[in-house]
Amino acid sequence: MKLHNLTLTFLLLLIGGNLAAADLTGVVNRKPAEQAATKTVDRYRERTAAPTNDNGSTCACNPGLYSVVWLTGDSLPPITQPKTTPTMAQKDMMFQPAVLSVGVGTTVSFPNRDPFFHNVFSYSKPRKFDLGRYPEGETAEVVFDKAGVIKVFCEIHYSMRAYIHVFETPYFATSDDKGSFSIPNIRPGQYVVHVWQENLPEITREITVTDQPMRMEIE
Ligand SMILES: [Cu+2]
Repeated sequence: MKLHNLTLTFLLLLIGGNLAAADLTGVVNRKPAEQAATKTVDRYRERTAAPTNDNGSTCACNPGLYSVVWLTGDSLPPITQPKTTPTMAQKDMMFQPAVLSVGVGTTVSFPNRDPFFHNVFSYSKPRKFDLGRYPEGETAEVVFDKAGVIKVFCEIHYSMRAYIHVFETPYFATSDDKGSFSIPNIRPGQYVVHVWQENLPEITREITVTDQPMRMEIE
């Protein structure tokens, strides 16, 4: 077993060249921005129970709880496409997840998992689209081929909103609803960390990544 591991390590070194890489983990401790009161004019709300997500907590509906963290730098490795298509479902009258991050060129699927119609559209510059209205069990896909932030809505339910961040850097992460995030396998070097949160000013911070794991707290 030991020998096998050594052989494997040697092979990986041979193939990968400089394999030194470190993980950046951390937490964003910012309060969500105050939201202007939304006039709910949808006709379906009374039919549904209080919104809960898969782990039973409420407020997956609030994009303001999630941060997006990404790194820019001089020599970034290429973006790798995810093995499975990322999804942004319409469920319990919310987009889930409410904030999604992908690399440029990624296809995102928008399945409707509610027993009534939804619509998905965006007016955002990097990717304008309108998927029309479709019922439970149907999905539609969009390719995001330009970097930027895309705000997503449903024209039937005005309270539904979400964000898709499209990146040219391979180093990005969406936090959980407590602000925790993790960006694995970063090559050593100089980077700028960027932090986005809905309706709050972007934070930037310079960091030097070595081969040691790093942890950041962002206020
Ligand atoms: Cu809807």
